[in-house]
Amino acid sequence: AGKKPLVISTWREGINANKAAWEVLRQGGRALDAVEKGVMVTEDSLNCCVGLGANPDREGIVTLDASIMDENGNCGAVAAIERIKHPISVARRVMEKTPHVLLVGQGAQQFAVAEGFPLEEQKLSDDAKKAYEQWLKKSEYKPIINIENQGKHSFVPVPNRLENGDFNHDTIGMIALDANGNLSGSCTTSGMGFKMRGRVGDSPIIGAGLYVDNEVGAATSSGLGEEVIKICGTHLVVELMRQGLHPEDACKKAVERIISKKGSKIKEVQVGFIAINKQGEYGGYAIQGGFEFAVCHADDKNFMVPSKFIIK
Ligand code: SD4
Repeated sequence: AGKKPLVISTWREGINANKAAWEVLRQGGRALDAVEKGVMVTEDSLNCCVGLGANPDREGIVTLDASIMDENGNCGAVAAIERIKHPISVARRVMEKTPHVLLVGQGAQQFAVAEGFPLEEQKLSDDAKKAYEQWLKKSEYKPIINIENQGKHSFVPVPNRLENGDFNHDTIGMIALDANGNLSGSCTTSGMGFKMRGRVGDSPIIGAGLYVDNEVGAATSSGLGEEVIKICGTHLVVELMRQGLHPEDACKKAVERIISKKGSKIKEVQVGFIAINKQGEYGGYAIQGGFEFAVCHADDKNFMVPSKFIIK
């Protein structure tokens, strides 16, 4: 049976983010407020992989992408924004205060500043600086597969960095169903570490990294954004739920779509989708092992779920 209210989010950092979202949901608040408040926790945490503490692009500059979507089909996003701590809140302002959906780069920053968001220092966190210096030695651009728990499905908390100092994932996507039965979603990221300057992933692209249809359900993604964009991933997941698929099966089908397009090169790629439907059922699926998501539907029920995956 489905749960309501319900919030789910990608990766282990999702537990803390869910807590903040749950505070909104348990009081009967709006899913939109829940998914904004939730991922702001992750944007704030310097020890994580999202927000200004995250890994920079090849030129050593942190650029952030975020999107948000509400129960009325309104959406807003920012891409490649710099020196702004809470891109998710800027995305929400784009949605609520402009006639546009997506602002990028300098224009996004200018809008944020005009809206009163502080311009933070241009500076790498200590961890990111170390990781960047390490990366510069070889300057290889090779997106690493997101691995959490090394593919083992344990529930023991693990550090969210790899041994070489790389972050193992850089995104949080969150989707929620509130007490009134309304759906919303958010997604925020530093993108792939050491990406080309100007590179934008799936997270700020509506229908790729995030999609919400209040009649049906909501979905978000993590992993190699290019592959998600190519199949309009989260839009696909929502459309599959519209046809009656359970969220988990819808995520699985979308993953299979990527695999069938990618052929033998799939071994290098990780993508995970998570989804909820209007009935409060949820699920996730990934290409490879190691993906997991956090589910919260009661004060004492906020837990990790290891995602099923295709490639063993
Ligand atoms: C991107 N999907 O920019 C994001 C990266 C990610 O865990 O999810 N990392 O392609």
